[in-house]
Amino acid sequence: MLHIWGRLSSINVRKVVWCAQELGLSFQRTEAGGAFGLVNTPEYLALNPNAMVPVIEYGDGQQPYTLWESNVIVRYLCARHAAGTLYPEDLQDRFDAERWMDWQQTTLNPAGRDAFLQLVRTPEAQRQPALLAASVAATAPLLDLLDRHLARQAFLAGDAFTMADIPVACEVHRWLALPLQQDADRPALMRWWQAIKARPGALGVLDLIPT
Ligand SMILES: N[C@@H](CCC(=O)N[C@@H](CS)C(=O)NCC(=O)O)C(=O)O
Repeated sequence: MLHIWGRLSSINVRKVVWCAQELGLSFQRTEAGGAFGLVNTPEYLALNPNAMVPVIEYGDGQQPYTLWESNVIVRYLCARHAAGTLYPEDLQDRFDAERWMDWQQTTLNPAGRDAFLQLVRTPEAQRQPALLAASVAATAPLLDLLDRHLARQAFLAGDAFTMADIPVACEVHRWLALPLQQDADRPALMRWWQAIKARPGALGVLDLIPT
């Protein structure tokens, strides 16, 4: 049995839920983090000393396997259940996918985070326009880069959907939902996004309005 801890308003939880659905795994999810709290209880801290979501517990018996860090969870689930497809077997193909996952965590997410926090999580009167502007300015060239990349191939790591598409699409999902003028012409990115969004595994995740 797979148990996922975390609230769906977290982008990092959404990655894991979508991944589990994509793999056809049955799972239970317990709300945790944000308004749901729980993450600072001793029981939760024993699962994740960072007091963050998501966490998975996987397996039966007294000592299920526990894992935190969203992209690592996605890698693990794909390696276990989709070796050769979502988790590429060929080493170079696999690390091509790995690269995009790290890029989401280390580059795309830090660039776009302030725009999300300002526009969605900060009351209008307290917003800092400079933070918003800097975040938009940092994200636009990254989306352009994605558009150029996706003009050459159907998915991030080649012709087929892999684990790499999950974290990056969760980020694009959050970005496209922002009340910003999204007027840049990025046809390849949008073609990829529409294909990703239509995947049955993404239902209940990529159709959510990020809050
Ligand atoms: N690098 C971690 C980051 C996890 C993270 O930042 N989680 C946030 C939600 S997106 C969190 O737990 N915040 C505290 C809370 O929700 O109470 C991962 O990818 O899993």
